[in-house]
Amino acid sequence: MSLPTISLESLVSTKSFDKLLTIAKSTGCASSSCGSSAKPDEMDSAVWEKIKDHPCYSEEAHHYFARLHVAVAPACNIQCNYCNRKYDCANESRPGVVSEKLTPDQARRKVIAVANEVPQLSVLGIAGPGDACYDWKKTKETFERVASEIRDIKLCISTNGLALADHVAELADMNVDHVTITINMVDPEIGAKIYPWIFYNHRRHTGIDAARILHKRQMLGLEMLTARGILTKINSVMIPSVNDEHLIEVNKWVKERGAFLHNVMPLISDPAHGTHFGLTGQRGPTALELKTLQDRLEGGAKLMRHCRQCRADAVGLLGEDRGKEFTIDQISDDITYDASKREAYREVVARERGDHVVAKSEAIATVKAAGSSKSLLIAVATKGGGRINEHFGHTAEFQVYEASQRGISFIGHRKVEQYCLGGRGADATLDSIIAALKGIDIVLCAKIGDCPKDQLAEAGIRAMDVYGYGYIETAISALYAAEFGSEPLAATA
Ligand code: CLF
Ligand code: SF4
Repeated sequence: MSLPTISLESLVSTKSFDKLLTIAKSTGCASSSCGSSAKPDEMDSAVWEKIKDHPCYSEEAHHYFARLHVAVAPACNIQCNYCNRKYDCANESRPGVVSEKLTPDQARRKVIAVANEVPQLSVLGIAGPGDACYDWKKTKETFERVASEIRDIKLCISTNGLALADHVAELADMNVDHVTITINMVDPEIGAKIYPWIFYNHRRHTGIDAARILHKRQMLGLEMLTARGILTKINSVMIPSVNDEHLIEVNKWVKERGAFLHNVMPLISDPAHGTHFGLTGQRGPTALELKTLQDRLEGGAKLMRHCRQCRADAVGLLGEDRGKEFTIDQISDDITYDASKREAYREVVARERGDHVVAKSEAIATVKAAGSSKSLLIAVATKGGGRINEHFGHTAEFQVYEASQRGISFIGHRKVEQYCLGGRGADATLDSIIAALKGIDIVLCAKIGDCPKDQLAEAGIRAMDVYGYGYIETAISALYAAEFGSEPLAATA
């Protein structure tokens, strides 16, 4: 008997959750069993439990789960040359940028409002807009208020590390399993080029003295977290000619001290942002420079490559920002939590993920079996769920995969202007999309018209929609096998 079909898309948009939940449960696929089938063989079960629903700590989970940042921590105890928190633009996506700062109670209401409407929500993060550990009282109060009402939400925090060691015991008491520390250097001479000052022990420190203190405190915080079994992710901002080569050393240091992930992010630098680096013309790395460094770091601390450099008030799947739907003026004072959407979604996702993992491992085996030394770069239009399910013209971000003898890997994303607005495509926009897709061999999407398809072909990029709505890796393996000699797989998931 075939199982009832429920798409993740219908679940996310539908109102009839009770019905969907009943159908999902009738498939006999409990989340505990299917969720565990997605666990990588080499991973410890306790670690998998912590990361399996976290969109940043698991690349696989980011296709299904969403985070919400609440901007409750505006104060900061250091100055980074790439930061200016006074600059605010609702369309800007980068760390430190927010449209609305919240009190802990406003944050509690916002989390409930999002949890009631965004079924993918699994993580509450505090990532500023200042430093969550320095502005500790508000961070702690927010976590406590939310955790008392939404018991299964994961708590996540991002910090520069200077005040971290003072709060590790409290983080452990609150069951915070995920802590990000931004570590851009382990050599204070390089640190002095990134941090003009820090505020520590009631006074301001500058230059190498400041960088030395920050470095020691970051290492201490990391070691304390590792000792308590709290998973740490290290964010490093790649700044060409300042710390790019040095990040290889950073990767070694954090690996030795137990970091779970290392996330190397490109410097975002623009004079309009008013940052020191922006105003002095310090450039960020190109996509190729970033990838080259990430490739050199393979084999060290495990890399995160799917970061979207979120705003401090981001809402939704990574790469998506639904913040405008949940401004505090739209949320009632006496809102109460309704778990039904999140529960229904999790039931369906558990089954879908099990299927996806099987399809993915078959696809990777096919690519490896081709035995070719060639590689393909593929840009995918997706709305989530691990499927090719977005139209070319509606895509604001392509996910990029590499197929090679090592298998199929997610290697990053390319942001683009949306081609199709108001039902029409714009030629100038298409030119910028083609520029953003430089180096890509193939574009996979759910639908594409002849005009953009032909212009992409002229630029040497093949675009196709024949694999629409199938699993991403299945389509890639079919293309790779067809291209490099083995038998192609069927084009369906
Ligand atoms: Fe937020 Fe950061 Fe937690 Fe994720 S973001 S506090 S770990 S829930 Fe994620 Fe955004 Fe990258 Fe951060 S994609 S910027 S890594
Ligand atoms: Fe800005 Fe964060 Fe640096 Fe503070 S630690 S200056 S908030 S980037």
